[in-house]
Amino acid sequence: MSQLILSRRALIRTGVLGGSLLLSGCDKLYQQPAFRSALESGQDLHRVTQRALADGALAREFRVSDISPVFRANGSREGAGEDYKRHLAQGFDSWALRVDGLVARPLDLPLNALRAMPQRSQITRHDCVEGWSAIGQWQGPRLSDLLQLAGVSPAAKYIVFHCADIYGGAPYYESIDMVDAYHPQTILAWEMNGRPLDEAHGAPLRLRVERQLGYKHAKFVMRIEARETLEGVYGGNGGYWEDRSGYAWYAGI
Ligand SMILES: Nc1nc2c(c(=O)[nH]1)N[C@H]1C(S)=C(S)[C@@H](COP(=O)(O)O)O[C@H]1N2
Ligand SMILES: [Mo]
Repeated sequence: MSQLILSRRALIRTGVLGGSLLLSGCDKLYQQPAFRSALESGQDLHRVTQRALADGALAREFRVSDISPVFRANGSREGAGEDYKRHLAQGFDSWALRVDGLVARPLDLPLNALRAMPQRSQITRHDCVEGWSAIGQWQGPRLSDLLQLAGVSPAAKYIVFHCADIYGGAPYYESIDMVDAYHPQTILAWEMNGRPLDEAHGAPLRLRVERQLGYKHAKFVMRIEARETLEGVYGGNGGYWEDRSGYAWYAGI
């Protein structure tokens, strides 16, 4: 499977398949709302083409015996602010995830509600742009289920994740488009390797967006916001590192 994807990517790079996909009008893909919204959001052709081909492709999943004995914590290892510290001390008993923006029903979802939703568990490899990887097991509800619950608007083109930590003096945040938001392996994990997330790995909730690099996997997620544009959100480039270091907004692996 991954070989197939690699060879497809190689083809895209040469422009062969990228061109024919669009010229031949790939009807099935085009009918998919996620693909259409990706196109309509005016993103560059290369990314959209790559996304269309990868759409539906799953990141590789591993076995329990593959789980790394040590999974390094990177970036922020703690949440910031009195509210966060209080919730941490209380085991996030009265904490709730905020879901708002372009939704019909803004929600405040306590951890219990997130745990009571249908769960997905996956053992995947995390790849950090700094050059390390680790395999871990993640569990939580699908982002798509949360968005459905909130009644996300068809006008929404991005999902923004607001985090509780401050890194280098600024709040961390990230964003993804609807293709990744609806992907079956995109979950909000409250459990890691069979235990509730610890603080260093982003308690109480973090994003897993398995087909992208580590920095997209927002930890300490407090609020999920559906938006039509990333303009006006912090630096406007869709993520903490995207604003600072020019990291790619779409960090496909
Ligand atoms: N809120 C927040 N999320 C974050 C970061 C961060 O500093 N703050 N670092 C990112 C980076 S670069 C990586 S590699 C992973 C690290 O996740 P881990 O600490 O569980 O290894 O989290 C990502 N998500
Ligand atoms: Mo990273």
